[in-house]
Amino acid sequence: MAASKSRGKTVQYGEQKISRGEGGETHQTAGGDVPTLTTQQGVPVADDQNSLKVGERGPTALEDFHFREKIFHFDHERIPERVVHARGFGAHGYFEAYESLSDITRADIFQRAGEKTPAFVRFSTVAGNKGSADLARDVRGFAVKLYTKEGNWDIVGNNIPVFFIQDAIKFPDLIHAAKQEPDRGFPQAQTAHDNFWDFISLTPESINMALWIMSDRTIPRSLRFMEGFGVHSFRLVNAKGKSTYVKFHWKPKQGMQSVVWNEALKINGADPDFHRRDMWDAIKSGDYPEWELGLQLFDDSFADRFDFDILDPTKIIPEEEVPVRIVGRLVLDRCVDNFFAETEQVAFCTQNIVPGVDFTNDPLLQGRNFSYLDTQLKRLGSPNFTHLPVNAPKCPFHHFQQDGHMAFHNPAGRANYEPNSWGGKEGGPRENPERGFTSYPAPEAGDKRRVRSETFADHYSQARQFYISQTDVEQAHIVSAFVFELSKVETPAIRARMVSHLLNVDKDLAKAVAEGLRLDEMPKPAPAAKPTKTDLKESPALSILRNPPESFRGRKVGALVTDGADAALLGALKKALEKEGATLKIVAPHIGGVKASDGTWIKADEKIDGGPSVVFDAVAVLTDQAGAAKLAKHPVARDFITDAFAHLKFIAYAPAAKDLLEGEGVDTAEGAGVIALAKKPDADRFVTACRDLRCWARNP
Ligand code: HDE
Repeated sequence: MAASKSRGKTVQYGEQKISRGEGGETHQTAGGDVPTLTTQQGVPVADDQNSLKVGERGPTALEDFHFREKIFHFDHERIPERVVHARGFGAHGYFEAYESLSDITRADIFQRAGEKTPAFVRFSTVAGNKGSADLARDVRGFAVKLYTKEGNWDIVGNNIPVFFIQDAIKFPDLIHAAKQEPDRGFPQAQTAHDNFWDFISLTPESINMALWIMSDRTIPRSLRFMEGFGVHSFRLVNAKGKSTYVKFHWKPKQGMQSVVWNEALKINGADPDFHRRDMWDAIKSGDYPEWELGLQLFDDSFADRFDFDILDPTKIIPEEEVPVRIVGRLVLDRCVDNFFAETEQVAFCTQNIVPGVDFTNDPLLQGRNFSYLDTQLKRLGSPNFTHLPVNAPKCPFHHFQQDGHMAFHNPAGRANYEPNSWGGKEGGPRENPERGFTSYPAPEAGDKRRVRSETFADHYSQARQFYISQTDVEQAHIVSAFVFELSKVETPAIRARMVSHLLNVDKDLAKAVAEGLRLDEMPKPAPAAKPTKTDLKESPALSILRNPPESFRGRKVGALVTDGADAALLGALKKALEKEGATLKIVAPHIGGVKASDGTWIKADEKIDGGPSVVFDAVAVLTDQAGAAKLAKHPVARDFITDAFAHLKFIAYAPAAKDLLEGEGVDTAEGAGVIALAKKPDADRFVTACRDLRCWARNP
C-alpha cells in the first residue's frame, strides 16, 4: 500500500500511508481551503446536520443513504476487546543490534552491528477491561513486534519473568478467577477478591508468581520504568543448526521505579490514564524511552544441572547463575497516529518467529502458539488481519493464500497454487530450502499421556528466593499487599489457605501476613510436593530498590505555587531540573496561573484539584507568607502536602511555606528529604536528593 498523492488527507499508520479521499474535492470555507465531506462511496455531502425528512416536522425518509451509511458504520465501530490484556498502549520505534550474534543465531536481525529494525510495542494490564484504570495492581504485558527482513518476530512478554501456571490448559481457569466474578460483574481490574485467591490457594504452582504480583513490580510508576521478559525458554539456532537456549530480558535505561500502593489508589482517581499519558508525553517531548535487550544463553548441560526444569514457566534462571548478555537496544520514538488502527488492531502471536529462533516444549508456550492466532480471528474478524499496516511484514512476502473478508491484496497472475507448470514469474513464489525457516530437529519420543513432569514439582523454593532477595522495605510492601488483598477476601478459609502456602515460603512472611489479617489460628503449612530448598542464594537482580536508576531523568516535579512565589527560586528549580533531564509542572489555585514576586505571570499546567502530588515524582511548595496562609485553609492543597510526605517524596519549599508544611505534619529536619530552597544552589541539592526517588529514611 503505497502513499498516494491526493488532495484528500493522507493518513499514516505505521510506515504505510493510506490515502483518504483520493482525488477528493476541496472547497473554500471561512476556515480556508478544506476537503469536501463525502460518503464512504465518495459522494459529496451537502448537509451533515439534518436527516432527510418529509416536510419540516415529518418522518425520516429511508432513502437517506448518507444518514443510513453513517449510522450503520457507527453501529459497527467496536470490535471485541482482548479477553486478557484489553487495556493497552502502543508506540513505534526500532531495535538496534550492538553486535553480530551470528555464532549463536542466524536470525537476520542479529547479523550486523548497528542494524536497525522497525518495532511496535504494546504495553498492557491483564485483568481489567479496556476502560479500566492504569494503576491497577496487575502484571503488565510487554509485547514487541519486530519487523525483521525475514518476517515478523513477536516477543509477547510480561514485566514479570515467571507465570502463574505451568500448563496452558489452566489459563481459562486462571483468567476466569482473576476477572470480575461472573454473577455480579465486579470487581473490575483487581485480584483482591475471593475467586482469585481461591484459585491461587488451590494451585501451589502459582505461589512464586503470587509473590511477584504482591511486590511493587505490579504498580510501576511508568511503563518506561519497568523490565520486560520473554518468560519461556526459547531457542536460538545458528546457520550450522546448533541450538542454544535463551531467555529474553528488556532492561529499562531509565531504571526501575514503582509507586506505593496508597499512591496507586489515588492516581487511579486523579488520572486513570496515568501510564498512557506518561508514555505519550515522554515520546512527544523527545525523551524517547529505551530498553536494552539482554539474553541469558545456556546449553543442555546447564539445563540438566539446573535445580529446576528450564521448560517450567513458573521458574527463573537467576542472573547470578547465567549472566544477562546485553545485545541491543529498543527505542520508542513515535506515537501512533490512530489508536484504533494501530494499538487496538495490532495482533501479536507467539507463533510469529523467524529463521534462527525456535520454540521449546514449555507447555505454556505450546498452548499460546495455538491461542494467539485463534484470538486474532475472533477479534479482527478476518484471516486477512495480516493485511493491516501495523501487522503486515515490512519485508517482501509472497504466498498463495487468497480471498476471505477484507482481502486488501491477492496474489497477482494466474497461479494461485503450487506446484504448477507455469514457469518464471508467472508461476509465483517457490520454497527456498537454504533461506527458509526450518524447525530445530529436537528428538521427541514418549507415551501419549496427560501428565505433569516430576521436574515441575518444586513450587516454593524460588518463591522463597524471590522474597529473601528483596530489601526490608520491599518485603514490607509484599506483606502489606497480601494483607490488603486477602482482607478483601470474604471467606476466612481462603485467607487461611493462602497463609498455609506462605508458611512454605518464609515463616516470617507468613507470620506477618497472619498478624495483618488477625487470623485467629495459624494454619498448618500446605502439603508440599517437594520441600522448600533453603540454600538458594539471594538474587539482588530481583529487587527494584537494589537496582536504583542513576539519575532523576525522565521524572516530573510538581511545584505548588501561589501569587507572590519567588520567581528566582522557581527559575533556579526549573534550570536544575532541565539539566537533569527532568521536568517542572506548575500547580496553582487557578489554571490561569499566578503573579510571581517580580510581577511576572506564571502560567499553571494544572489547577490544584487536577494536579495532586500523587502524579509527580517529587514536589515543591513555593509560596509567600500570604499564599501559605491561604493554602493552609485549602483542603486539596493540604492533601497535596500530606500525601507527598506520606508517600516519601522529596519536598522542596520556599522558607515562607515552612509553617504551612509543619502544620501538616511535615518533618523539616535534616535527613527527612524535605529541603528548604533558601538560595539558588539549594535547587541543585534538591535535584540531587531526588535521584533516590523516595526518602526511605522516612518510612514508618
Ligand atoms: Fe497471553 N494472551 N496467554 N500471555 N498475552 C493474549 O492474545 C494466552 C501469557 C501476553 O498487546 C491474548 O491478542 C494463553 C504469558 C501479552 O496485544 C490470548 C496463555 C505471557 C498479551 C492470550 C497466555 C502472556 C497477551 C488475548 C497461557 C507472558 C497482549 C489477546 C498459555 C510471557 C498482547 C491476544 C497485545 C494476550 C493467550 C499466557 C503475554 C487470548 C492461552 C505467559 C503481553 O491469545
